[in-house]
Amino acid sequence: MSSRRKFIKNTALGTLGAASVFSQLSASETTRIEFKEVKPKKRPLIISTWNHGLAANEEAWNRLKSGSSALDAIVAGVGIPEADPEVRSVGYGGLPDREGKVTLDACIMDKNSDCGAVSFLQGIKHPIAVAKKVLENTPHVMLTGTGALQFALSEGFKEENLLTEKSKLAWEKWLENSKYKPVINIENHDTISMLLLDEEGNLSGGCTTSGAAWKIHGRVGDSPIIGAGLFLDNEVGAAAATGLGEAVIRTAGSAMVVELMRQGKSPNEACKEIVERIYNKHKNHKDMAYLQVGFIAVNKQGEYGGYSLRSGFNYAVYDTEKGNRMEKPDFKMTWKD
Ligand code: SD4
Repeated sequence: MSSRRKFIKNTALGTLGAASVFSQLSASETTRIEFKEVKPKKRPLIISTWNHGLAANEEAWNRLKSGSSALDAIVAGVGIPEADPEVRSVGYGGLPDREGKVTLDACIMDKNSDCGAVSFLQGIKHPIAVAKKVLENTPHVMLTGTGALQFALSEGFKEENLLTEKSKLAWEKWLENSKYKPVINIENHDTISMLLLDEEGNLSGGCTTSGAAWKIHGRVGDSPIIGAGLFLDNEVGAAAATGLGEAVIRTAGSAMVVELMRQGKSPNEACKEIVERIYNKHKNHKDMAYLQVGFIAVNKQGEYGGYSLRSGFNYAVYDTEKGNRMEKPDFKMTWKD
C-alpha cells in the first residue's frame, strides 16, 4: 500500500474522499502527504531477468544516460543477449523447435500503454526491434509468422540464419530420442524481460525469447503476449514473466501482478501471490513436474521485487544507489520438493 493510501486509511477521515481529507488538514500535513506521494525511491531503475540481464541493464543504462528514449534503451539493452550466440534461449543461437527452426517471440510496451509484438518470427536476430516497429508504424499490436517477417523486411531488417552450429548439434542430439520434456529455467539462460522506470518516473518494458526448446513448430509462448509475459500501467507499475509460458498465459500472469500492485501490494507481495495462484492451479496438472515461473515487478515509487515457483531464478537490478548487480528473489519450493 502506498504511504499516502496508508495514511488516509489510518486517519479517522479514512472513509472520506481524498479531496475532503485534504480540505480538513493543516497546510503542513498536506505538504507532508504530497511529499510522500511524489517521492520516488530511485530513478532511473532497470530490472531484467536472469544473469544475461546484467549486460542488458548496462547497455540500457548507458543509452538512457546518453539521451536515448526508454524504448530505444530497452531495444539496445535486450539486444545484447539477442545477438549473443552463447545465450541459448534468446535470439541468435537460441535453441530451435522440434523441426530445427529458431522461432522468436518479443513484445514492448510504453508509458502510454502503446505496445508492439511479434510472434513465431524466423530469421530476424532482433525481434524486439521489430516489435518496436510494430508499435510505431502499424495500427496493430502483434504480427506473427511470415507476416511478421514480411513486415520486418519491409522495415529494412536483414534475414539471416539464426541456428548456430552449437544449437544445431543440441537439436540433433535431442532428435535421437525426440522426447518433449521442457526443461525451463534450470540453467539460468532464459527469456529476457526488462522493466524500466525512467528519470521522469515513467514505466516501460520489453520481453524477448526463443521460447521453449523443442516446442511444436508454430507454438507461441507468453513472452509476446501483452498481459501474460509483460504488462504495465504507468499509473501503477510494471511486471514481466519468465518460465513455462503456458502457465503464465493461463493465469494472465503479468497483468495480474500489476492489478495486485494497484490494490496496494508491494512488487514482492504481488509476484508471490501470482506464483501461489499458478501453483494452486497446476499442483495436479501434467505440467507440474517441470513447472517453473518467475516474475519481476516494479512500482511507480521505484520499489521492485520478484518471486519464483522454484529455486534458481535471479534478476539484475541497476539503480543509482548500488549500481548493477544480481539479486535472488524468494521462491516457493526447490526442484526436489
Ligand atoms: C516461453 N516464457 O516461451 C518463455 C520461456 C521462458 O524462461 O521464459 N523461459 O514459454
